[in-house]
Amino acid sequence: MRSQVVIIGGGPSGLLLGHLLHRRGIDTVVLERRTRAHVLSRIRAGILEQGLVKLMREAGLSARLEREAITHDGTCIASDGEEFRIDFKALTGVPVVVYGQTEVTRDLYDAREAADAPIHFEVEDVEILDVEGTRPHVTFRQGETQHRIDCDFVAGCDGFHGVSRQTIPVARRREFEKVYPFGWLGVLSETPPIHHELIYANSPRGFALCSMRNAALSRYYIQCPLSDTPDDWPDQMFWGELRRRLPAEHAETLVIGPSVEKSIAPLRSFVCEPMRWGRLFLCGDAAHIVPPTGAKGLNTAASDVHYLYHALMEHYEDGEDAGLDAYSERALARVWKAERFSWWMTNMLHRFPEQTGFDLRIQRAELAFLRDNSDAQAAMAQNYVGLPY
Ligand code: RFL
Ligand code: PHB
Repeated sequence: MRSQVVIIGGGPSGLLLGHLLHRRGIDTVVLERRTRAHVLSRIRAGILEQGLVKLMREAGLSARLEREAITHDGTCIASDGEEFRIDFKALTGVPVVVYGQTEVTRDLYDAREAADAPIHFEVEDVEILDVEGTRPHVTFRQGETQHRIDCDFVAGCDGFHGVSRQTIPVARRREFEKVYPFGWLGVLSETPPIHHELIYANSPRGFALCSMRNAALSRYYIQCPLSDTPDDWPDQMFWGELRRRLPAEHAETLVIGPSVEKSIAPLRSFVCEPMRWGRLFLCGDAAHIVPPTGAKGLNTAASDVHYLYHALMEHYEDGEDAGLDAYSERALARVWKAERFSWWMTNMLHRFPEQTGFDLRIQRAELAFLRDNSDAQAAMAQNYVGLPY
């Protein structure tokens, strides 16, 4: 087999890159370790920046998104029983939209299928070979059969646990990591959202987030110990704890119902440098992870896709490699800003096990400054709606 670009990973990064390239006549093969149903069962991001909306439009895939996405002009921040609002629209002129990662991924799978573009599910033992040499290729196994695909480039879009990053020799990559001492317990429930905008809450009992997917589907999160499992949190206990972390006027209006999904995610900040090794280019979670507090993971994956898509297009259409050469530096410059913002949001809103009285007063001052200072609000809003690319 031969393909111009082999894409490892059929998550949102891999599928979006694949579809954008397909539309420019650049052929791709996508290799995915799991089944389509499994990928679509993972409940992840909910907030899209305009940059990702624009990319979906560029890919010709924004019709359902434009019909179903909910526009959010601001968000609420609650602390110590009080709350204030950050008005994205007034501060930046730009809103964010609520449209689940599951829906983005479904639109991308449907498009790939309609285009009849190759995608192999349940692949195993993927190896990326000779990306530094003259005959880059990828080998993998599907069932009993061993395959080889020769290619020009490999896009490593296989998430944090993938093989792509590991292909870069240890001596040639630097990894920067911060692991937070708590996780997020997430619950999806077929109930109307508590509020028309998101509520991020810092409470003495820990962080809570009220989000949504649509008018009849809510997504809630609470900070929990890393040692907890979803079985430790029967629905009634979850709703009780969520209520206790929200300002009273919201807690009273919370509509509860059975959870349709419940999972715990650890929180981590992580960056791998560089994001390029020879003809291998890393994209999305394969190269970097943010704690979900700033809603930046999927959106940062999208900016990587944008840079790599344009660089590959310039290579194939203009014979120009400046974009490929600048890819890692360009992508990392934006990634680090998203890392900083997510780290800042996480620190401001969570309770840490070792937090001293001093730390708590600093956190309270940070929140009060944000509540009272329009420049601080503008900086927060610019980061939340997404820095330009
Ligand atoms: P993914 O989605 O992990 O996809 C990688 C794919 O690669 C496959 N794979 C392999 N395939 C072949 N061979 C191998 N060896 C392979 N190893 C792995 C995997 O099966 C998978 O299908 O990475 P991608 O495409 O880079 O997308 C990144 C996003 O998924 C991620 O950043 C976001 O979900 C993060 N995130 C959020 N991001 C936002 O922008 N806004 C949000 O509101 C937001 N909320 C969240 C989040 C992530 C969360 N969790 C669970 C970590 C909320 C949560 C709770
Ligand atoms: C979500 O809806 O899943 C969501 C929203 C905002 C975040 C994280 C997750 O910061």
